[in-house]
Amino acid sequence: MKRPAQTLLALVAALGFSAAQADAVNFAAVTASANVNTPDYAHDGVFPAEWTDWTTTTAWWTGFDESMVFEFDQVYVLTHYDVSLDNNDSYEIQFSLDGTTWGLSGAPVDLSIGAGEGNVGYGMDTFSGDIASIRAKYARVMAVGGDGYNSVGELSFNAAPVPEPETYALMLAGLGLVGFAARRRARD
Ligand SMILES: [Ca+2]
Ligand SMILES: [Ca+2]
Repeated sequence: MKRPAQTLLALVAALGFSAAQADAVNFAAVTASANVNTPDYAHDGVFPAEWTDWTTTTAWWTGFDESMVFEFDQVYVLTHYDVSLDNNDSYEIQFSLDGTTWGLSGAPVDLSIGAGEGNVGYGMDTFSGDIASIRAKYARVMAVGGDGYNSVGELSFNAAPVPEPETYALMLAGLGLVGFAARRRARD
């Protein structure tokens, strides 16, 4: 009994691993405050080339009263971000589970991306970084400093793999069979 049970467990583990590979965060809805121009460019799947003009294929606005909210299709454990921003401003990305309470890492601000951090002298720049496993269903982007001419060219996240429910069922079934085999061996 030993060998077939181990083989089955290995198979179940392999299935679980393959089912857990999808780690891109999907957006269910993206909303922008009233004075954000062409907000769809912030989630069309295209990162503008670096040095692209700040109003070309971007969501853009002036001043510091606007925000964009990205709602995910489920709760994710976020591990990485990529964002295209106008190079000479400072932005914050905050996270929420309910779309009401913002700032999930213990501070009001979850990510700060500062003007001049990148290597671009004009226009759009892409910033990337790891996130310390924040569970969230919403992300909010705001400009908090700079020249008041702000833009988001794209925002995307990666998340820790989450096994599908069917994978849990398969794993439990596999463990049950292994346990059954162990009991059979103990009886023999
Ligand atoms: Ca885009
Ligand atoms: Ca600017």
